[in-house]
Amino acid sequence: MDWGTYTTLAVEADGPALVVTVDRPQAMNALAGQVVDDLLALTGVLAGIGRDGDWPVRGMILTGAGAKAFVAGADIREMSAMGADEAEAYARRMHQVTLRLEALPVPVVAAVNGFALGGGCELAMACDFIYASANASFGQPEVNLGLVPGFGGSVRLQQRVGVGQARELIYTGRRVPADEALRIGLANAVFPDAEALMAAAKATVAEIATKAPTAVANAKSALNGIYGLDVEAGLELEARSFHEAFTTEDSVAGRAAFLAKETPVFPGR
Ligand code: CO8
Repeated sequence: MDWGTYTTLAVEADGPALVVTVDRPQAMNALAGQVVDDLLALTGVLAGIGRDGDWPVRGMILTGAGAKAFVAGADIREMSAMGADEAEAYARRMHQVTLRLEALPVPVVAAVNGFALGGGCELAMACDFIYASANASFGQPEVNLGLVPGFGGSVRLQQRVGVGQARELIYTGRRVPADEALRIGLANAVFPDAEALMAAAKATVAEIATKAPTAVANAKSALNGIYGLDVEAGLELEARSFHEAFTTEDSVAGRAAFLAKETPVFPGR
């Protein structure tokens, strides 16, 4: 698959993982308009993964270039030259990026290797789950700028850490270190340094790559779709998702391999 070339993103397949690095270390990888455009273009390309049973990668790892930051938010310099309508349009474009990440047919792991602030924290929360290095820190510091979260934080922080923690973090703009992010459920795991972080993210994608591709894609889609529904509506969506899984060649192969006591080979359809 041709991943395309981007001004602000480095994109490289490493075994079953596609490693995407936001690459503006001089500005702490802040989300300038060009980064948003690049993420929109890339996620458009990645939406084709799995088509016709072709799975060139089985997961994406999103990280930031350099030793200090994952992403330090929207680009404050660029944003400061905008009027409110332009800023809103910018935020809405970034909403599209987050929705597209959630719609990808493969899991996305945020490998947070430093500051994940404002739009950076929001980008990480649009990933399926977050791994952090010990020097990572998270926060929604928009109140320091007289602003509020604009890239989905008002929605996804409450989902990730619950209403009380989300409110405290958004009202104070406080920065949360990696160990506290782990405690409140924002990060799934913390690793001593960036190297260990990337190794762990790749190992998890490799583990996922041994599973049925259509089942993982189906589970991701169902989990996203079910979030926020009431129990009855959620169970209804789960039933439809289960039905769909049952019709796949992957499921036929998986069940047959179990009964034959063999390791399944999944066709990816
Ligand atoms: N935007 C632009 N440039 C940035 C940003 C940013 N978000 N963050 C850092 N930089 C730049 C600095 O200006 C500096 O540039 P220069 O060397 O040219 O002066 C360089 O990166 C290094 O930064 P520091 O010298 O400040 O490095 P420190 O290690 O001292 O501090 C911090 C690092 C803590 C990350 C600090 O830079 C900081 O607080 N950054 C801002 C974090 C922040 O407030 N983020 C939230 C932004 S608002 C947001 O994301 C809302 C999203 C929705 C709005 C959408 C509507 C448009």
